Amino acid sequence: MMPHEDGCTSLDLFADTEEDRKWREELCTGAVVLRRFAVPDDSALLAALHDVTEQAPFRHMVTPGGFRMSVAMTNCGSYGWVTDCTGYRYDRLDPESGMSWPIMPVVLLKLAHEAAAQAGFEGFEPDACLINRYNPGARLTLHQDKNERDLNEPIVSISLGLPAVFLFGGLRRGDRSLRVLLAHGDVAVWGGPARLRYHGILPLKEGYHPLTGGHRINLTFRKAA
Ligand code: MD3
Ligand code: FE
Repeated sequence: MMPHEDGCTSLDLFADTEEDRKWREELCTGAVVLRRFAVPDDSALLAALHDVTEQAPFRHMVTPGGFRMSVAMTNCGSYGWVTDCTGYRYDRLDPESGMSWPIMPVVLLKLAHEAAAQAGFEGFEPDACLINRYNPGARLTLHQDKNERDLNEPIVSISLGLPAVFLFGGLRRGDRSLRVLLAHGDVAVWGGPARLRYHGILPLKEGYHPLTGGHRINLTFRKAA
């Protein structure tokens, strides 16, 4: 029961719903999932995302091997992750527009900073945020993230919209991987010994989420330079 301003007491129908329960899961040393950590800010995050994608629309990049990625991507911050037939890199400019990437919205930066601190990485100041959009069927094959200059810096990820099965492998491509469901509002921090583990996303299942409709969006905050 919630005491009300007028002195009356009323049932709070929205207390303790599945959506606002938060908990923490440690997958291994260095990898922590903060379940539902971003839920209270989800509308603000999506509004900020909308601002970014108006300036730098989602696009399907091409891998160095010549394949069009099923995941659509864009970036914000001082650096953006890009791939084309020449390779992967971080670039200050959006190759589509020739302009700088949109500024990282404060609401995104603040959430990434707080999540990193919760996982023991105080003072995380990302300069790049890669934004991935998955439509049904889109996937990310097992890979390592190692284009960043300082691999002692963690990566923070925020999942929004439809849930996805995340594959968390080992330090070698052939190592067995753990399957972890990443759902709306889940924030994960990947650092220390987890930083170079192989990981990927299984093909997204069809569905509907009230905030993102038919897709999943993932944001990864990095210190690129
Ligand atoms: C574990 N994105 O953009 S987020 C990527 O859901 C990427 O879109 C996935 O992998 C996605 O590179 C996974 C979770 C994640 C991100 C980075 C990691 C897990 C990680 C770096 C090292 C280890
Ligand atoms: Fe990755």
